[in-house]
Amino acid sequence: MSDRVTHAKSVLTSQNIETPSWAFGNSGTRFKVFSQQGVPRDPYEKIADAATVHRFTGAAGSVALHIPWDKVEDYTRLAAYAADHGVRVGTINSNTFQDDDYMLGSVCHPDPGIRRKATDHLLECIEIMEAVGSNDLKLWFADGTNYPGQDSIAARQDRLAEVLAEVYARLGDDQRMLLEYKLFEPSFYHTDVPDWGTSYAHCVELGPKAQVVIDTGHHAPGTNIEFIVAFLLRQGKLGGFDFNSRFYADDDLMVGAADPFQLFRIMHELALRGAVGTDSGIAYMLDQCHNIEPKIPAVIRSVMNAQEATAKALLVDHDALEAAQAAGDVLGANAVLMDAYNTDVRPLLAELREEQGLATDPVAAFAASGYTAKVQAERQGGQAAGWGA
Ligand code: PSV
Ligand code: MN
Repeated sequence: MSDRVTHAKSVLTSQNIETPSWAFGNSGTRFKVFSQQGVPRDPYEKIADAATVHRFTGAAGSVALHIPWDKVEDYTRLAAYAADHGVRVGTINSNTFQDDDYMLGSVCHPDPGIRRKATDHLLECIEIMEAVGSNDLKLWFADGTNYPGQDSIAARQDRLAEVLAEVYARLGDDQRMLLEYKLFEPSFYHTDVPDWGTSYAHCVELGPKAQVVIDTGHHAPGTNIEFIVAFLLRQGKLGGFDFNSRFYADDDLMVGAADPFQLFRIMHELALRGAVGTDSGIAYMLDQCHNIEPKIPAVIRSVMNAQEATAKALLVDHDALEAAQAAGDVLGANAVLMDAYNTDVRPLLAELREEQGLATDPVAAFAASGYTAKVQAERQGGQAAGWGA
């Protein structure tokens, strides 16, 4: 076995792809939510589904929660339940976008009372992090305006900076704040954190515990996301990813489905800097919704897509690439990259799974497990969890 393959296998063994609790609930577009049978009815059942993904992939050992969608009475109990099921609670995602009070924004709202309410929610998320043993607070703000002149763009930046500073001051030594950005939606004229530059500038102002999170669906078409990755990595400001794929805007489809080559290019920048395994300090998360496909196999497939892109990136011959680049060999350098991308890594991953005591085909193994029929029978009555429930 070549050194590169051995290295790839060892890095892949330590790779963790965090699954989002909300991927297991019902979701849809603003036109229709199609309900599925056996969908979790509470955060415990969502964690059970996330643990099932981990059981079949061995690569999804943490689950992200979204507050208040995953609000429970006793967070210590929830964390213990996760541990009993072989997973841990990962990122805590805040939600300052689903309350009537937030119509004109949350942390950037012109009314200090609404800003206080949003800030208190973020502080509550830090308390939850403490209770579940999570290190990462993920912030995404739906704030922005719909019409020119609606509010002062500059004043909103001041309000944002002020709230972020208060929340930052409350972070523990091992805790981080991951600031997401999004070009547009739900605001259509301007967004208060529209791009990585804005997120980066706020994170620099805040300090080392603030880092940028890249949601792969949050850019203008054609944006070179791997450039953003390379830049932020170099600055020590890349905190994590919300992986998903998009054809048009924020489609939240399975990562690697729309553009596996882009996912490979992103993973290549990370592999170049040895930033793939769990010790990289980068949170690799999925942020997806499975509206028309069965949810658990879709999440399993997404984890496998991420593993495939990672394996290909780890197979890039860095020495040959550097030599070609230094020699100004444009086609040679490109060929080194394409050779890795065009490698069928499925046998390598099947072998790795076998070595880990897993089934070589996680999707087939899940289908044969009877889990779907079991939860469909068990999860009768109650209210199926949904985006926003
Ligand atoms: C916003 O579009 C976003 O990407 C944020 O991460 C939210 O928390 C998440 O989607 C909700 O699905
Ligand atoms: Mn996201």
